[in-house]
Amino acid sequence: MNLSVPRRVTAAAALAALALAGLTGTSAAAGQAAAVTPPDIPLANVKQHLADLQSIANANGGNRAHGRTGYKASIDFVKAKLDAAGYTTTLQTFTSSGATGYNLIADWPGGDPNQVLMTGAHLDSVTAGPGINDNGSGSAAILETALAVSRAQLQPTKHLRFAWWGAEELGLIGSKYYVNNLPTTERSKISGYLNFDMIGSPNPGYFVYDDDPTLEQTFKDYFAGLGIPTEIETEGDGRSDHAPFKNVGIPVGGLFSGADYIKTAAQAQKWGGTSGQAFDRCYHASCDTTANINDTALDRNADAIAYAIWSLSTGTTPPAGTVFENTADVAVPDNGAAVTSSVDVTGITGNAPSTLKVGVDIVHTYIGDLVVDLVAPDGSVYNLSNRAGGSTDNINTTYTVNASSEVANGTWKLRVQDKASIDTGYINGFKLTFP
Ligand code: DTR
Ligand code: ZN
Ligand code: ZN
Ligand code: CA
Repeated sequence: MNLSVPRRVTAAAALAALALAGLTGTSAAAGQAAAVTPPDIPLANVKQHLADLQSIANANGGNRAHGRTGYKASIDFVKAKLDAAGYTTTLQTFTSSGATGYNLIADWPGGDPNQVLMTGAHLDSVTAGPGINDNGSGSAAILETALAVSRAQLQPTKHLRFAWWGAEELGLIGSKYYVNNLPTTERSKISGYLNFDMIGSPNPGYFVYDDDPTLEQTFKDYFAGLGIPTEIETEGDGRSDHAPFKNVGIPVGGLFSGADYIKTAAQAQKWGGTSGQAFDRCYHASCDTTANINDTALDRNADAIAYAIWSLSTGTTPPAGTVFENTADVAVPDNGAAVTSSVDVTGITGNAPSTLKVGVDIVHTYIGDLVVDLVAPDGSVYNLSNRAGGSTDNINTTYTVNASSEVANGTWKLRVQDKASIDTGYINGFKLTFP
């Protein structure tokens, strides 16, 4: 399916986001804060965090549950990355079911301390398994977004705070402990809490929490820009870590890709996947491993998190970015002819940018066989990978190409040729993002 749609933020949503960021439309106009473009969150990085969490579970009895060694190892893993990235981290301890629990709170230095935008995900799994979708997916996505904030050295209007909760599976214990022990004066500084619990479900839906209207609209606008319909998340009230924040009057929002509920035929029609099957058949089961993730859903939701944090915290809305995507699978013949996936770029004035983001998603069992090129509308070739990577599986990354000598509009192709026998694969997706 060739999705070539512009990503636009509606005026109403832009004003609403400005209002939440403490700026009215007029003052924003007067202020004219520099527009800040949210980054594309590299799926490969998020998946690496999931692989690391899987390794932690494997080394600790197969799970990352509250009170078990796998949970503390997970917290230490996340904390180390944030400390290295310049965050001010705090480990909050509590006791539940006779075991010590841990919340990790990470503050990005700067921003208005009286306007805190908070983002959270529970890091614990059930005892039955490693909890990669539930909730490694949310934990890894917000971790990578926090690292993207650091890479960008973002200086948002609002203060950014991230949290990884303990003992959610026992009844939202960690997040309840945090909110209950937060002085009222501190609670009133939190302008919004964004929650991400299961955002990479293998048979995914695209659900947006229907709590705070501004937060809800921000996420809806993001997916509308991709041409992806969303549904409101109705059965989640009280079922994840946004509940304690909502109960004390803090605006909440978030995303969800589905758990044990069954995908309907109508939902399969709009989202793909399998009707009559659960969104996540491995919910709370031992098979909730790194194989239990839909890459496209995880990628889109991670990018939506970055979009929301940038939009809601910088007092501006990102300039209209444009994504052109083709997610149709294209088989790559083993040691055979080159094949292509194409997108038709329209509506972009002038030449392409020097920082054209080229998202490449190739499933293959030996990427050293592959020559991968970006072919511009005029036939110019930009090599992205040339027989590199040896026996590594899959290419799932975003390249930055200086395409400033190319006219933007026209048909761009991702060209892939497998030039060695035995291993083979297919193009899973091709995406161009114009800033
Ligand atoms: N309770 C969460 C999973 C879950 C189930 N329904 C929703 C709705 C919204 C967010 C999360 C959930 C868990 O098992 O961790
Ligand atoms: Zn769960
Ligand atoms: Zn969960
Ligand atoms: Ca091959």
